[in-house]
Amino acid sequence: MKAYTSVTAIAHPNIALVKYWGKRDEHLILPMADSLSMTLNIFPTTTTVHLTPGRTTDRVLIDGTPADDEAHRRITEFLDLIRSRTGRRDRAQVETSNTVPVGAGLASSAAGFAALALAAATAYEADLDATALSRLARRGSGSACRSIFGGFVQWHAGQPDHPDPDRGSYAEQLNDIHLDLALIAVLLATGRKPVSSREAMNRTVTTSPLFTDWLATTRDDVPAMHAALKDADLARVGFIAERNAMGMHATMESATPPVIYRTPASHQLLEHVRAMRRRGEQTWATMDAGPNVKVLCPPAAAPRIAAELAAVSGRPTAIARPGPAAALTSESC
Ligand code: 2P0
Repeated sequence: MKAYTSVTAIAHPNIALVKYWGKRDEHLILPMADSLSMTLNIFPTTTTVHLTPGRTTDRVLIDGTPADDEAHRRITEFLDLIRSRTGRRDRAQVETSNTVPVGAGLASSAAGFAALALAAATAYEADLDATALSRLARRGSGSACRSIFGGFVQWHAGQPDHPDPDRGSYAEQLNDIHLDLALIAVLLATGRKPVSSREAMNRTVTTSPLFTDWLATTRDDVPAMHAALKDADLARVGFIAERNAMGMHATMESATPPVIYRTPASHQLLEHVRAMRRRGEQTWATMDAGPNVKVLCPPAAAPRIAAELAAVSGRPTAIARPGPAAALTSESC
């Protein structure tokens, strides 16, 4: 294999149709339940890992600015994991550029750690197949394991009694789905979220009285969603996705202190999506760890629906379709 000192990779965010919300292992980032997502064809992150032998620290630039302490620590620890596996000591310069605001519930960490995992594994010659790469990306940010793959993706939680729990928890592309689906992101707010998803998830697991029910519902929703996608039954896909997302928010809102990502503008838009449905539109909402609302609908109707959502909210929208797997864009010596 050729040794490269500078490697660039691109990855896209993914939005879960059945959400990941709850870890059973904070260190290995092992979820309590499977989740199922769609990788988007918009909002990519591009990351270059440039090996810098002779330097004693890693350098991290995010959108041209040195990373804050927390982001620097997470990225250095992630590189340490790869260095410990490959026996390499070289420090690196990491340059990441995002096309959406970071930390606003637009899955920037999923795209970010997927691109970083691919670029860094290649630069350090870790020689990983896509499954192993998804396990590695998971260690950076759980949902990143799903952005290694394109289209529709399931993240297997793995069995709690697996002899090597790290090996049991990986993402896999679902190849039996031919549903034509669009997702409209309504960018209600692009500021950094008040509570990180990591902290919010932990607080929900440890304090929400609804958590056990949420977990049981999610465990049922993954196979139900897979079947609905396979049947190309958009109404069932939308129904399960919206109920699952609303259940996740209700569960975190019942934590102590409550985790509240939904704003009055989110609620207004959620109600509008329900009203559109009542008048016969095929629209279903989903939300992540932030105030932004995403709307599932048939692709042919997406431009018209996006225009209505933009008019109602007074905010920009972006239309996504199923997108590609993480990929290398350049390698140089
Ligand atoms: C998801 N989210 O399934 C869920 C739904 C947000 C809401 O995965 O702690 O950044 O790094 O594993 O992956 C966001 O959580 O959390 C997330 P960590 P991550 O997409």
